[in-house]
Amino acid sequence: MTIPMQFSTEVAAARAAGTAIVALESTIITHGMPFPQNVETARLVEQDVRDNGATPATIAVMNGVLHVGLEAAELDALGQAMGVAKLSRADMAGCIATGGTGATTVAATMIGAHLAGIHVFATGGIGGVHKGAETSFDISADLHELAQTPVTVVAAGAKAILDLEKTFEVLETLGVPVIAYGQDTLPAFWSATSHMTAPLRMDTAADIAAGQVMRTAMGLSGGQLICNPIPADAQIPADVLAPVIAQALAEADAQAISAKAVTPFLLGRIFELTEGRSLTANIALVRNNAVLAAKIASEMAK
Ligand code: PSU
Ligand code: MN
Repeated sequence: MTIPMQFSTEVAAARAAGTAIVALESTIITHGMPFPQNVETARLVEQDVRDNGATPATIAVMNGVLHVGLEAAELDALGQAMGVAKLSRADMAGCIATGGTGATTVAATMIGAHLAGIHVFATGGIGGVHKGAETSFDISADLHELAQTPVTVVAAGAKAILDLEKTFEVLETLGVPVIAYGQDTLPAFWSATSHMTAPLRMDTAADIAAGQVMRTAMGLSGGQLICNPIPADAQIPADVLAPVIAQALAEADAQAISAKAVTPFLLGRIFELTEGRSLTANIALVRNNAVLAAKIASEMAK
């Protein structure tokens, strides 16, 4: 049984040449940002990857085909499509098998990247343990994926809507290396730093690449989570965000938002409550992650 997989023109060329490729996710386009900023950001992020010596491969399922790299028109269409599924490990295969269309989360993008032989992936922030998980049990499948699929994920930490302490505890339990880039503390998505000391720190793309290669050589499953701080001039201080996050969480609770809808609801409300400031920061951090991911992928391709 073969998997219906379609490479974009530029990804096919990079594969043939053996040059660096960086995977990018599509849920951030369909569920994480409003139109038209979602498509504009996706284009900018792809160009950031190219400007830093690698080829972007935005991953999505379209009409039952696993796309690794989207042509410009496909990206435009996905960014405006309504009712696109949000795919994770549980539902990706079914979507492909039944000819469906869906955007890939961090977990599903890691699966797609691995199938395509891509080892590095840039996103905004991973999913994790939600606040109140002790009763809701809402823990993102992204965490288990990091434990089993050998792809290095560059993110600005876990999204600050989450219970960050619990998220990093789970990652430690699962044996996922959590590596802060260039600083001793963990970043907190919209904020460059936090009170949490990072379990590991690396300062160069070459070290990060070597870490993933060694993991695989040792037969250790899984990837690495690189926590890359948002550029200082783009961040929103944690004390400014705290009441906004609290309000969004209270509203989600009052409206009984659950399962896959939680993260998109919270991001959408925080966008409204900060009058777009959260989106500006989100765009800056994703672009920053794309730059680092391109450098890591270039080191791995050497
Ligand atoms: N990063 C962002 N915005 C997003 C996401 C990540 O800056 O919207 C998406 C990713 O696809 C991630 C998902 O996998 O949110 C997590 O969703 P959940 O909490 O339902 O697992
Ligand atoms: Mn969830």
